[in-house]
Amino acid sequence: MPTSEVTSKALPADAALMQRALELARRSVGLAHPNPHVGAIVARGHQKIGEGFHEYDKLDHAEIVALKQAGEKARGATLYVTLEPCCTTGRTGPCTKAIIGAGIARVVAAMRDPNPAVAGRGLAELTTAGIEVVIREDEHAKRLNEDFAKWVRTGVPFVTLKTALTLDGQIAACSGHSTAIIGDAARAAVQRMRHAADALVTGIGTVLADDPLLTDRSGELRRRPLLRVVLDSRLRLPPKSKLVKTAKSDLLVFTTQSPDSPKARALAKKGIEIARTPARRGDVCLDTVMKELGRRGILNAMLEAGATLNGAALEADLVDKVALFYAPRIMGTGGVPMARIPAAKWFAKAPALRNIAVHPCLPDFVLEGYFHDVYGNHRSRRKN
Ligand code: AOF
Ligand code: ZN
Repeated sequence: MPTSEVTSKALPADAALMQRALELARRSVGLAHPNPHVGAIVARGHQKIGEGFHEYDKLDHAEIVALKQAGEKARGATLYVTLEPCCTTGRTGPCTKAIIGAGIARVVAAMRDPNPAVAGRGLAELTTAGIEVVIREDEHAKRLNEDFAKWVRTGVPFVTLKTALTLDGQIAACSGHSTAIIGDAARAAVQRMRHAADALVTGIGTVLADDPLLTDRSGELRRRPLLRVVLDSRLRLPPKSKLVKTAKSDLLVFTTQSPDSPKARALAKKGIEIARTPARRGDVCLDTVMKELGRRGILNAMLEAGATLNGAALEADLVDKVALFYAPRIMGTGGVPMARIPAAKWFAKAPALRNIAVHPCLPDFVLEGYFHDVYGNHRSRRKN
């Protein structure tokens, strides 16, 4: 995606150095949660004199790592940072003070901080101190922190619906049986998505049909365990399922049943956490699930479910983004659709995806698109 400049004060070194800062920011995927991914560089012209990224909470922010490396040489230099510097005291002190104290002359930032506690105040503080501030809006930087933006502004996770399907939109040949649809490259891409997620959410139907593990097998380092979440209104989760057998305080089951029920107690004994939600048409309440995940600091939840839960999540307008991995094959009639929603009721008002991108994942391809703009003043279709 192209980088758009909203200022005339660009210098020749800006593009390449911001690109490098973004590469640094990406190193914290799987680590920084619940903080954003941020990279920073201190430079004079094209010459880098300090660089770094924010690893995770309580450690130095990216700007501080880069400033410490630059030392006295930071005086009069430019700071490139992928997110507006903070002006607040949270788990660490305000970066704006450190930047002003170090004598930085110019700050180039790739995006404003969506955190309402900062939201432009960091940049304003720098300008007031006489520092030249340039906003170089970068779509890649915004995408890297779209989950943080949603969570910090709303308290609920950014939800990506991921599924693998045939060209005619089917996820399995018949219900109750999983079908291998996508190839190795697409599977590896799914693992990278799992690595960037904080929770994977599935429904009991998928557990009964596929017996999935729902783990991060990217091979990359992650700081916190990936939370595995099952929506199971009647607690049908089999004790012999792979999920139950591998549970290590990382399995959370939402149900409408009482935590005192024999099934709930049997699962709890195996170290599985059971959370009750009100019943919505007999199913778990998806709004309650999302609020609870947000409360637990889940920024990024990936829905890896079947037709029923996909349909319910779309209908409830909970999906921010989709990642549809298409195999270039046609299944034919009688398969399982990606979302079970009565078309006659739904299609006329079904929202269109925006900002669509299609990438090859040979022999397959992935289509990504958004239902919500987590940075804009997008209004949900729901009235709440
Ligand atoms: C980061 N890393 O490099 C920048 C952040 O609790 P604190 O002190 O770590 O502050 C977290 C907030 O700081 C975060 O919500 C974001 O708004 C801002 N900027 N955060 O974790 C960084 N620059
Ligand atoms: Zn900071």
